[in-house]
Amino acid sequence: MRGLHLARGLRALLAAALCVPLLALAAPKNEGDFGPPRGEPIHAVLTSPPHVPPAVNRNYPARVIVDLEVVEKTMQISEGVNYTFWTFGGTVPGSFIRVRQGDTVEFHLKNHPGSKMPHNIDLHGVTGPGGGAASSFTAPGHESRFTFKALNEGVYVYHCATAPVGMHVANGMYGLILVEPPNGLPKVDREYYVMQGDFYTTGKYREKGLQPFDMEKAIDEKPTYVLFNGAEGALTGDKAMTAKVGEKVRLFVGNGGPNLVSSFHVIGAIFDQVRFEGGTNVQKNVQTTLIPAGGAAVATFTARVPGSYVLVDHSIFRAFNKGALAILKVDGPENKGIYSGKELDAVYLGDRAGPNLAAVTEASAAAAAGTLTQDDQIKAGQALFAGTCSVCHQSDGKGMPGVFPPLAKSDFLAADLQRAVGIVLHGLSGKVNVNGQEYNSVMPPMTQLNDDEVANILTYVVNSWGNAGGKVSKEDVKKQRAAKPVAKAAAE
Ligand code: HEC
Ligand SMILES: [Cu+2]
Repeated sequence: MRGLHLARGLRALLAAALCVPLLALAAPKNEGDFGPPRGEPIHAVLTSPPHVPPAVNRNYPARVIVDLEVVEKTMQISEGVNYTFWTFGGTVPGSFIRVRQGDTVEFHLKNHPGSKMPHNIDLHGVTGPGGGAASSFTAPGHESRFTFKALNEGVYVYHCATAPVGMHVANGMYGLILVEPPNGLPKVDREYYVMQGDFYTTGKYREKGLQPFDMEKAIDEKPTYVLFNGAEGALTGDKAMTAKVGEKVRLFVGNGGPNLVSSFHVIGAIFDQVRFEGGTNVQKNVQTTLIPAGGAAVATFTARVPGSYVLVDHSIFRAFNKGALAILKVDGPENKGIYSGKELDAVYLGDRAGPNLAAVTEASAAAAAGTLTQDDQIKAGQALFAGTCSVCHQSDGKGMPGVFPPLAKSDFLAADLQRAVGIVLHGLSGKVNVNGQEYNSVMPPMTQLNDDEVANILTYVVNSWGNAGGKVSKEDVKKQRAAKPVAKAAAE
């Protein structure tokens, strides 16, 4: 980096002291190369998130053919929750496109015959009205084609711009195109592609089953989900991104919106550099970078100590209550000189740190099929208890003396199970006596849980740690919810 600055400085000096033709000679041949495309046309390598195509590695402008297909498909948006996404290339965000400044891009947009809607594409990296939108309008089963010259380097959002535009974007129709500078980007060890989006379903957060798009919530800008790469869990557990200690990691982070701007942050890391707004200027030593809807940033940092680094939208309810959370897992030797070393998984990851939430899906499928067993409920409840209740009542249910009452062998719980349902829904404050010990504290209402979840958690609780057993049904929860509106309880 410093060498480059020096070289530039020298060149500027030379130009000032000598004459312009000499500058042209001194400049690398491939800088600002906007001549006609050379060589055979090249087919762009497109990748699915979180992968990024390899560097262009070319020192001349070429004709680059991009083949992108729009596919409408139902995929999981959260464990046990399905959503019909509209995609560029079968994924949310769409395929990553990588070209070189000066390239002539021949864009082929196909719309799968199985699609119900027409679609098009507006690339922010295009110079020209609509960014390609008008020339790329494509009916199901058709293909359209347009060509543009990539004049400006940078990382750019592309998205569908077919009416109703907001709905097409909300359904996942966005992605990134990187226009590399003529000499490429500085070398790093890893590159990843992450894109935030807000989603609007008629059901509540994590309400199971196929969830339709909710236009009213979208207009009100009240998302049910805020996600990285189109699904809760798209980048956690087995699917977490990885790196090794000492490696330099470059994140291409986009924000598809449609509505929210992102306060993008990586817990436990400081960005050495951010190309904010996807532009050419670099900001150094950044904690959180703002990424507008329809914008992007390039953030680089070095993984110095091992552990789980959590990517979040630091508008923090979105991370913990709407899904905007991803993980970069760094392996390698500890460095106690930099960090004394205690994992943050339990603090920040909640139920996402556990094995997985598959049991929750199984229980919900069984409930829908009318075959839900107590065992299904217990398994689902166990997964949910971790990260919801265990923070206070502890994973062994023993609570903390004087602060959090026990759920294990609690006489208060055993005395009235329906009351416990109400406590989870509406919270609890004031004096309570549990196993002869008085508590006078506050339990906040667990409003984020739906009826199934409350039923499963409590069924797990009463069948664990020596409790007497029993069963809480979804209907029990429904009754308690109606008995006292949650909003009223929260306001008390
Ligand atoms: C933020 C901490 C916190 C969380 C999270 C929490 N509780 Fe509580 N819980 C408390 C406190 C504190 C009390 C006692 C309140 C008081 O003193 O009035 C309590 C009381 C209870 C009681 C009645 C007393 C007892 O020990 O039998 C039950 C039942 C209960 N919680 C269940 C749950 C369940 C189930 C969850 C998860 C869905 C949960 N709590 C989540 C803090 C919490
Ligand atoms: Cu579309």
